[in-house]
Amino acid sequence: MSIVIIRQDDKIDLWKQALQQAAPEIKVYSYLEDHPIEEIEMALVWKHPEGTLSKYPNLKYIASSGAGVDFIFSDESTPKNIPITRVVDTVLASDMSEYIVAVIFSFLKNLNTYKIAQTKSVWKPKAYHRITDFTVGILGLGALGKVLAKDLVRFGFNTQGWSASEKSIAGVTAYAGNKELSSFLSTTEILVCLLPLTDETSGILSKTLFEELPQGAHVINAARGGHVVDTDLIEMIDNGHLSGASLDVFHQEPLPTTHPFWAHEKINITPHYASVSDTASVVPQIIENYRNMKIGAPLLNLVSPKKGY
Ligand code: NDP
Ligand code: OXD
Repeated sequence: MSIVIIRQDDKIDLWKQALQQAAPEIKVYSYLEDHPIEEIEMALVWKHPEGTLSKYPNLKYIASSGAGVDFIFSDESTPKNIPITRVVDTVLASDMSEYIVAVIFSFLKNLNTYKIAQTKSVWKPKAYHRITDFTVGILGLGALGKVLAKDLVRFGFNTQGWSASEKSIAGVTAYAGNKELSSFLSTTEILVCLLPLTDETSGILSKTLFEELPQGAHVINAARGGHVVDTDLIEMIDNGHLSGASLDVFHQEPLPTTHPFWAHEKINITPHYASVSDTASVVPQIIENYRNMKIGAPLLNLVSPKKGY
């Protein structure tokens, strides 16, 4: 019985080798090679082509090789009633935290403004900010948001967060549920989105939400492009309510070359690379789950089909 890897980027061989090295007794196939469809019990997926999962009649378990599972739930042909897991990993979380901290410091010290000025040979100092000038608010205090919150507290940022259920994190003001969202937003000057993409969170970064942020707020989205209403974001930056945005994720990836985000001087773009599953760190939990599945033991990092994350 075997594992199939299904993803459309160039990392199939990397994952295959890492799995085979860690557990030589397990057969691992790329979905692109000839493989015994009936033998496949587990699929390790990342943005798989829709419909591919339904080809395996004996599939018992689907593992996302990232933290997100939105692409699994949005594929209507995903087999129902089999467990789905995701990655929860300390390296993934610290990589994300380092990325967000870098973006925040770049915003505080106007580094993007100077990068643009450099392309025009313009020498023009601009007042910079300090850690103590801003309150950072994190949408989502899960595996990633929590680590970021703790790091920001260590740096000395006034830090707050919002989640579905109540949280208690030392030094962090925690808000929960829709009834507390407005209070959270009214004091958030740098907004970081680390929510999963679900029916409830899709389009959450809209004009209605931006209007509740203080004038001059900066928006950072490293979660999913589907959280953002793109036209609302541009409108709220152009009318001066928001000072700008830093985006790692987009509705369509790669971001189409004609998209207005590319040319916007107040929008910083990175290519969905804030934090990437590191095979060395992640493969052990994938193998452990394969073995758990074989003996009927509980799987690690299960997601809830009801909640969608
Ligand atoms: P988790 O599931 O651990 O955390 C999600 C958090 O969001 C939880 O705190 C949860 O609340 C909260 N939440 C979910 N729905 C709602 C809601 N409707 N209202 C309020 N709060 C809500 O996810 P991770 O932290 O591991 O990852 C978050 C996302 O980051 C991933 O889903 C993925 O899309 C993205 N990501 C992006 C990467 C990149 O490179 N750009 C890399 C890795 C991940 P509660 O705790 O109460 O359940
Ligand atoms: C993830 C991602 O979900 O890389 O892990 O976006």
